[in-house]
Amino acid sequence: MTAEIDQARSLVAQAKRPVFFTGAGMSADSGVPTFRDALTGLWAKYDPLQLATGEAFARDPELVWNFYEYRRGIVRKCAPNAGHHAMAAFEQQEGRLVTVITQNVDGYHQLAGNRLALCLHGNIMEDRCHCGCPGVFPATEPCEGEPVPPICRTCGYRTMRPNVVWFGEMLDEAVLSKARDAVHDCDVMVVVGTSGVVYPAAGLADLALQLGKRFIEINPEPSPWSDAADVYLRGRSSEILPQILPG
Ligand code: BV8
Ligand code: ZN
Repeated sequence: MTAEIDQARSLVAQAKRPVFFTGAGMSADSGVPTFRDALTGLWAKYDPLQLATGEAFARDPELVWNFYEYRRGIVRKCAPNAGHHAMAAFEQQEGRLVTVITQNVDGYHQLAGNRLALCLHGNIMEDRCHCGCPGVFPATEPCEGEPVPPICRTCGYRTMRPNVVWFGEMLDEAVLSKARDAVHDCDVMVVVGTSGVVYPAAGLADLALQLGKRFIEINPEPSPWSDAADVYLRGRSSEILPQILPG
């Protein structure tokens, strides 16, 4: 794969306005399971696609809250990996405008130091009220014996939920519009660790190809974009990103 690494390095080095579009595979090497990974332990019998919905929360708020507490525990225990740090270091170099668009809700790009990460699907380490009461708050620390979900201090109902976009919910139009503008403006798109299943997020990579942008993909498994990519690097993002981003 040396030739592909060299080709990707050269494309990235010349880029003035690169966009990175990342998915759950970006954090796989941190120990955070991807959506495609089967859930383990007591959650093994659940499908995240069924739990990450407003309907599931309405039907069983305690179950859905505990599902996110389980995932928050993993996010707290794990940390950004070499791929996140390589991207943050790359952004801090002079002479280019780097935009990170992520589908991930773990906040690892920000933790690693990326100043502007467009988080299409929100942040699992924040809470908000499901009724739409104003305010986003740091995730409530679990208290033994406290009933869940926690009470919203504005409306008084037990309607606090993670500040993420569930299936069937609209994305924040301002964030999505900024992401689309960044794709229109970019010269290279680097797609990292996403199966390309979830829309409208995946439409951003489709848009980059439609616009004829130079296109690099990093994924151990092929995705719907791999054949069309200028460079498809078949491997793990924590190993490949440090090789293609100038340190
Ligand atoms: C919307 C936050 C408009 C929550 C997420 C019916 C009704 C309504 C909408 C729909 C519908 N049918 C379809 C839709 C659209 C739906 C959708 O796309 N569904 C899919 C499943 C078909 N989208 C929506 O609902 C969106 N909203 O459309 O609103 C609307 C509204 C009402 C009515 C109609 C329309 C909202 C989507 C946002 C959902 N929320 N996250 C939470 O996290 O709990 S999405 C969630 O799943 C993740 O955030 C992520 O985005 C996605 C998983 O995708 P990936 O990131 O790609 O991860 P995945 O596990 O799939 O793949 C991992 C990849 O990594 C693999 O390729 C693997 O090979 C690779 N990998 C593994 N290891 C590594 C690696 N790569 C590199 N290195 C490694 N080491
Ligand atoms: Zn409320």
